[in-house]
Amino acid sequence: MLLENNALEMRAINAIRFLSADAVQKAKSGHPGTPMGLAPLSYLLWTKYLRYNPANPDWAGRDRFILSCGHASMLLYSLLHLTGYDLTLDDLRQFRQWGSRTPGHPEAGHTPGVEVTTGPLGQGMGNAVGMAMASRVLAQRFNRPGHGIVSHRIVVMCSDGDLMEGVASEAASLAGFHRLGNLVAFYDDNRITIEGSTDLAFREDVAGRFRAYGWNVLNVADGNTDLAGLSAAIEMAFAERERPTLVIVRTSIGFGSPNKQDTAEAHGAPLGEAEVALAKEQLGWPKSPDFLVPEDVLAHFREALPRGERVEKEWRLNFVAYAAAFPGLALEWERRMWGDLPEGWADGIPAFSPDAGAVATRSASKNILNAIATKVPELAGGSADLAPSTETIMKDAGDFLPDAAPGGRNFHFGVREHGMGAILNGMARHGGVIPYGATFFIFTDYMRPSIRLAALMGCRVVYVLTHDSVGLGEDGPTHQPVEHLASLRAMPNLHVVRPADANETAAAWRVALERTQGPTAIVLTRQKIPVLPPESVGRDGGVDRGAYVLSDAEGGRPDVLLLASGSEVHVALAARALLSEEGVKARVVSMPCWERFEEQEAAYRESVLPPSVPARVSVEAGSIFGWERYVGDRGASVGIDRFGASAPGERILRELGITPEAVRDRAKSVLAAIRGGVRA
Ligand SMILES: Cc1ncc(C[n+]2csc(CCOP(=O)(O)OP(=O)(O)O)c2C)c(N)n1
Ligand SMILES: [Mg+2]
Repeated sequence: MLLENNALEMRAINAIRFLSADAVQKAKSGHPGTPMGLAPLSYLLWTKYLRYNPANPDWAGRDRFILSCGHASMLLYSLLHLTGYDLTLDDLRQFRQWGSRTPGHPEAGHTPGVEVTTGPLGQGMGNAVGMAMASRVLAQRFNRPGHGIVSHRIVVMCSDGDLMEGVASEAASLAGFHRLGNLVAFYDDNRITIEGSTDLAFREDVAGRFRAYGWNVLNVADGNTDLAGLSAAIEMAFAERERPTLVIVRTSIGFGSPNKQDTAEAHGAPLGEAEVALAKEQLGWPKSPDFLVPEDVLAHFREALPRGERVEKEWRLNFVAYAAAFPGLALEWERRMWGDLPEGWADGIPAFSPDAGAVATRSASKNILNAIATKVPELAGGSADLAPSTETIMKDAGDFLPDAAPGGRNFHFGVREHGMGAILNGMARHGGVIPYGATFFIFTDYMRPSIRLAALMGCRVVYVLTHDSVGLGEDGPTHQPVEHLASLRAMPNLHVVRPADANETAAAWRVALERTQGPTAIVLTRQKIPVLPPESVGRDGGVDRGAYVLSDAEGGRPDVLLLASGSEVHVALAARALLSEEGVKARVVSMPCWERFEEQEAAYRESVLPPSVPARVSVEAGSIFGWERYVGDRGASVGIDRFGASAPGERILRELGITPEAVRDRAKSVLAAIRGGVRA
């Protein structure tokens, strides 16, 4: 199967293959085979079809390219280097090394030109669907006849593993439903995964499945050598605007490697120096030097630079004409693309009066969301079929549906939490929209992998998570979160905000939207809880700072600190009153967001939790795991370290000991122990 090595195209393709194989070899780690199989398709896409500007990776009109099979990262790094992004050959030589710009899997925000962080299979497919949805929302808002400023495509490459994962199926199903014609997926049908042939576990009719989802499906029988066939398929896929397209490309993993091609051995380990040499020989590539990029090949790839400059300039000229015709929209576009919120965006957020009676924080959230939605047109989101319960409909914002009037911003994700999570990340990384997604707190279990990637990528995503404790009541332990607060608090760069009332909920939304560098989970009650006076939930030193003194000890230094979040802040307040009857002075600290509190300077933290007061009791209707950080060695935690039960919420809370009396008693025993010199 010796290929003509004098054809520039074949040599360019081989340059991708061997840059990738050499980098993996040098790192003694990585995945050489997939880049070798995907090199021809990638070459065509990146030299002839994709619209991008290597000199300006952030140009808003670019096509988005996602490598969902992120293990093949060297493919992307090779392409970025070859086409002229700010990624040098030395960067490629540092593949997978400490501090390098070419880590093991593509990381957004770390390497120029990488759109999303991929690696957990299936997520990239979901991200691509999210980007295609964001792009459509923007097209509906901004495009005007003769001014198609939003016309880019979302192109994703995926592997067998991507298509085995449920998250990709969820997202693909929704993409088909929405007829996302701006989305093209290339499936690397190499029939190899880590354990061997896909015959071990995956024999389904992928084409039939995607057709059933409503996709346009194309096939390329020989993705290794048939450049004409690949080009024809790409052109057909790009011509389709009514449906998403899946192009199934039959390739050989490790193409060119005489002993490892079409085997799992080419997947996740260096080929070995001898085998790399044999592959080079087979494909007519010089054995040395390694990392070879012949000048004419580089020049050929680098045509991407003037081409990119040209397409971006064309787009900018269009945009100038657009701005002249629609100045207001043009300003909004620029603002949204920068990620700035509109002037006065938070002005309409209501303050809640204690006199109006108890309010579930999920219901307060509905009013707050609706106030924000009228001022923040980039807010777009919805629920995984729980909008009536999570109270997350934006009343006047319309539905995002294939047959509805354009411009709708309420999404209906269907019962697809994981797909929703991945889609939200794609929307956030696309830019121009601020996405939110809602479900019951318990079902974060179904979307945690995507939440983690949102945190890792620093995505501005808001999660609205209701039914936050056993207090939800009769649905029972399958629906009652216990360990979820602890578990999400353990995740770096995720802000978990559990407001204590309607006014803290307003502040929670405010800080969530203002946060540009990562996701925020707003954790809300199903049950009604009292409203705190707005002035005691002040913005400065309030939710913004993560924790604050809500109700201080009367007359001087507190004997004991009562720490709580969410609905249990009211339990702590009641316990404070009980303690006061017995002459014990208690301070109640509301702690809606540990992460924000940890970001405060020591002086503030110590003013809230004075080191001189070791008597501390936390109360939260969830696992006590983690509270020892704040209650210390001599304090105690009132919480729930078992699964819940089915009964009215108040009864469960009482049965499980989340009561003012229990907190009072723990506080007294903590104090007694400290005074007596023993542990509580
Ligand atoms: C969610 C998830 N599970 C497991 C893995 C580990 N893993 C990496 S690649 C891979 C499968 C490789 O097969 P395929 O997706 O067909 O990729 P190819 O080897 O063909 O490039 C697995 C299981 C992963 N990256 N993500
Ligand atoms: Mg495979």
